[in-house]
Amino acid sequence: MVESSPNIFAEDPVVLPPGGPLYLQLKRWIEDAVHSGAIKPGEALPSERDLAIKVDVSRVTVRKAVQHLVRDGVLIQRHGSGTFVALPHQRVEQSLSQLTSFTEDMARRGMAVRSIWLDRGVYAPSPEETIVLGLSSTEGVARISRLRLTGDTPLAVERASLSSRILPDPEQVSSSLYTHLEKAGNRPVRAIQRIRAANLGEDDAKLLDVAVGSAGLNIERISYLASGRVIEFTRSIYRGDTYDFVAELRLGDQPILTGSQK
Ligand code: 16G
Repeated sequence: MVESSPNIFAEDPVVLPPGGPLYLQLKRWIEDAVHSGAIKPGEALPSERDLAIKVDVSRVTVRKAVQHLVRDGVLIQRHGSGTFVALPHQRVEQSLSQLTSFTEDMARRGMAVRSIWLDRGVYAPSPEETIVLGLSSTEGVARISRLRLTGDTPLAVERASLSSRILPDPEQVSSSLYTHLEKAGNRPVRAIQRIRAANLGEDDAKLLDVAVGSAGLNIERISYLASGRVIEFTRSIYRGDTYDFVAELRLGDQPILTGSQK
């Protein structure tokens, strides 16, 4: 069970560190409490209303401070159950049976997601991209490469390739590729994903903020439209210490062999 109402919020009066706008003072106060261990990972924060009364600030100020702390990965918000202190390097579980996007996976966990763009543009395709995406001789390839993070923790480097007919202007992808594709009626409905263990090379290790040679997961996703056309060819490197891929296994149609039939 999650502990709630940490003692620090019962202390009277709450004195915010001076300097700057009120929401930043409150943000710093919560940050200090997390770093000093006065509020522990997994503990719930009082509601926005209670916190506003306790600290004697408006609810808008509380909301703004909390939003910034969620963005920084200090707090997480779970829809319907409240705001909690994030667990350090919380591992993320991704189902292997649902075709979801990175943004959706994180939103379901109440984790704020952001991306740092490494590259986006239209290029001449590589032979591999031409074959996998089934490009004609006149099609270019739209590449979008991003470092994907939750708060300050980098989780993955994703390098997606799509036909330039599907994505003529990669600059138009703002935060979620799948949301962008969905708007154009091009959201993939099926994908094949291949996962391999990998030791991170210098460039990826630097981006993912881990030592060179650390364990990672090399993932290739080829996604299809309902028509059967390949829409996305994405190669990703996930940090091995933060991501779990979880598959649900069911007994198939094969008859179970009993002792004498084995
Ligand atoms: C996931 C997919 C990736 C896809 C991305 C879209 C894996 C291994 N990869 O990260 O292929 O491009 O989601 O996410 O799951 P977005 O809509 O948040 O940009």
